[in-house]
This record gives sequence, structure tokens and C-alpha cells, in this order.
Amino acid sequence: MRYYPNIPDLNANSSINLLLRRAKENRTTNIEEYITTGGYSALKKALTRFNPEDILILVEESTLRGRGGAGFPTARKWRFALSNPPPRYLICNADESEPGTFKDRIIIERDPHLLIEGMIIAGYTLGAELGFIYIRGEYPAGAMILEDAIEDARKKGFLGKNILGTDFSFDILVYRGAGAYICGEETALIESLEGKRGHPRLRPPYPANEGLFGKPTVVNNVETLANIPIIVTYEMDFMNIGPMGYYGPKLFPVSGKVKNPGVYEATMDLTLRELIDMAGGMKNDKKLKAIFAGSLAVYSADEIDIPLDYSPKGFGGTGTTIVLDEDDCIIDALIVIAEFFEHESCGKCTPCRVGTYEQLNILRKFQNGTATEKDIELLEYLGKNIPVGSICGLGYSASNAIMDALRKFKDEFIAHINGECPAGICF
Ligand code: L3W
Ligand code: SF4
Repeated sequence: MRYYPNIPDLNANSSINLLLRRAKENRTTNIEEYITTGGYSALKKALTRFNPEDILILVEESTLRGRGGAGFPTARKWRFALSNPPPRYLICNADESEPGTFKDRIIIERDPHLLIEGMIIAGYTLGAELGFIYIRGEYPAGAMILEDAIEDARKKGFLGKNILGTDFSFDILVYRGAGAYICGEETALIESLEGKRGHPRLRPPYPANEGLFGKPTVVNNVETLANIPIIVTYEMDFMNIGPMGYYGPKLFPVSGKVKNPGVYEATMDLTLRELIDMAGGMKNDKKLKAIFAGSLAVYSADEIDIPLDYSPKGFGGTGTTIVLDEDDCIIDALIVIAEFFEHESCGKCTPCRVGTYEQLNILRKFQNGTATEKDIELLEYLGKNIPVGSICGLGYSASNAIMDALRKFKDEFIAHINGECPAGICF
């Protein structure tokens, strides 16, 4: 038995309990516990009662969308891959690195067999024989936990040749990243898996058509795949979980100025306000200033009655929720995000490489009291132009938070130009 350090704490005050059902204590669920609590019964059901098309239809009707940020319909992606001849590959994107995002880690470290079972069923549906888990280098404990869990699953006949006596064979390899956020972009991830430098490819072709080693490849997020055993277990009853069109459980990593930061599981009919309440409400009963949805969007305090779903007005994305109160400075928070993008830009596209560097420097001017009105114009110029000259999600979204903040918190920018920080922490 290996020693797994530092499994993070988790808050269990969730509105639903499917993905985190076994993830309650500060430890990893082993294969025996997993099986005695119903684990691997979805796999048995899938292999004995359903053919791959049946499962595809179940996933289609479940309305499951990718939980890695983009929310693309999972079944549609699977169908794209299935329209291409084998060999096909399955990749689990466990390169979770978005600022404030730590939801996949909980599944990996607390209930790894849920992910493994989901991957085996996905592999069966896709006619794949090999799956990979690409895990970020900063999750060494998670990588060890997965390797051990995969070995345990092999010993029980859930992985390997002729799974459960059928003619379906499938195995999973764990591949550790080396600490680059960009390798969570699906085509950079594939390059990295192929042993090359992790630079994104131009899309199309999408991986579902031409992915790993040029073969059709499905790249799904950890939480997406963890939903698959639940869908197979519940079948049509899955559609009783959550609102129409956005069925199923969703994880929300909540951090910042709430009383109980942690990972929460909720249905997507809940609102952002209810999620904050679930996390205990505002720490020290301070006033809510803003919510950063990772680096993708900034919400002001009067915008939190939106649903947590993937509709155009919904919260969407990875579910990342970073809560700022009246003592936090918007500029200061934006600098943290801008430093991240400046550091993580892979440098392939000039507008992203240079633009992320420039927007960080401009924000620092607001922080040190040397910014002028012209700098607001420059930030807006960069925000409009970096995405246009970029080829991947990093460049598309590197200015989102700044642009949102300029729309909703322009007074804070102006105040800094006038030598005032509303939170009293700059200069
Ligand atoms: C076949 C088509 N496949 C789209 C597939 C595509 C991909 C998925 C989504 O991620 C998001 C960004 C942030 N034929 C297809 C097709 N697909 N059209 O659908 O594609 P896309 O382009 O909408 O998004 P993306 O570039 O894969 C970017 C979010 O990711 N983000 C956050 C990342 C979060 C983490 C984390 O920590 N977990 O890294 C960063 O940008 O929301 O929208 O599979 O192949 N015609
Ligand atoms: Fe690299 Fe940025 Fe271009 Fe993406 S947009 S490929 S991160 S330089």
C-alpha cells in the first residue's frame, strides 16, 4: 500500500449526492468498498444488457455535456468519433489547472473507480481498446492513486483482455503532465501524449476525427466520464435529476470569501446565489463584491440569480466559483489571473504571447498608481484582438475576466487612476 499525501478536505453540504456519494471521508475508496456499494454494476449491466448503440442513446438522452469548460454534448462528440473507422482512442483529460478549479481532483483522489468504470463503459461504446488518463504533474498523489486503482481493476477482470468474460478488451494508461496548463487544451494534450512539445494544433480537424496518432480520439473531462456509470445505472430516471435539458449532477469548486470553501455537488436548476448559501454564505458576513468563474467571467453581486446550467444566461463552464468580498480589489484579482495567462501562454501565436504580457503590465500600472485613461483603452484593444489572433481556448479566454470587469467594475479602474483603491490594498 502506498502512502498518498495531502488529500484535500471536502464539504459535504451538497444538494445531491451521486458523484460524491463515496467521497465523503478524507481517504480513497478502495475497490472492495466500491464494489460493495454498487460499483462496477453499471459496467456489468452495460456489457451484458446493452450494445454500444444503446449506451450512446442513453448518453444522448441524458443531455450530458462536457464538464471541462466548453459544455459540448458528449454523445455528439462520441458519434463524431464513431463515424470514423477504428482504432479509436479515449483520453481522460485530468489536467485540471484552471484558476480556482479543484473538482476533478476530488473524484481522482477519493473515488478513482468511478472514473475508471466510466472510462471502461465509454471505451466499450466507442469500440476503443486503449484509454489514457492525462493527469497534471501537480497531482502526484492522484496519479499514484489512479495507477493503483487501475491495477486493482485489472486483477478483478474489469480491465484487460475479455473483460468479464466478454469479447471486449480495454486497458488504461496513466500519463503525467509536466506542469503546463496548455496541455489541458485537447490538441496540445495529444501532442504531449505523442511525446512532442505541448503546442495546440489548428482545429479542424477535431480529435474526434483525427486525434492521437492521427486516429479518431475522444477527449473527455474526468467529471464527464464519472457521470457515465450513473447514467447507465439510472437509465431514463437520470432525467429526473435536475432541470430539463441539463440533467445530472454537477460539481462546483467554491473558494474565496465563503464560510465553507470546498467542492459541492448540485443540480443545475440551482442558482449561483444558492450555491454561495450552500457554501455557508459570506465569510464574516461581509458584502459580496464579485464572483470570478475561474478566468472565464466575472459576475457582480446583482447577477447571482442565474441558474448553474449551460444555457446562454447560465453559469456554465467548469463550475469554478471564486468569491470576492468588499475587502478584495478587482484589479488585484485580475492581476492574479493575468499572471497566470502570461505564464501559461505557450507562445505559438504572437497576439497571445505578447498580448498576455502587455495586459499584465498594464494592470500592474493600475496597481502601482501610474495608469491613465489611455490604459483602459489599451486593455479594451487587447481584449478585442488577442482572441482574434489566437488558435486555442487559452488565447480566446485570456482577456475575458478583464473585459467583464471593465464592463461591470469600471469605477474601480477609474478609482485606481485617481489614486484610490476601494479595498485599500493597492499602492
Ligand atoms: C468534433 C466538431 N468535435 C467542437 C469538440 C472539441 C472539444 C469540445 C469543445 O475548450 C474551453 C473554453 C473554456 N467536431 C466539434 C467538436 N468539438 N466542435 O467539442 O470544443 P470547444 O472548441 O468549444 O472548446 P475547447 O477549446 O475544447 C475550451 C474552457 O475550455 N477552459 C477551461 C479549461 C478548464 C480546465 C480545467 O481546469 N478543468 O483546464 C479554457 O479555455 O470554457 O470554452 O472536445 O473537440 N465540429
Ligand atoms: Fe499558445 Fe496562446 Fe496560441 Fe493557444 S492561443 S496556441 S496558448 S499562443
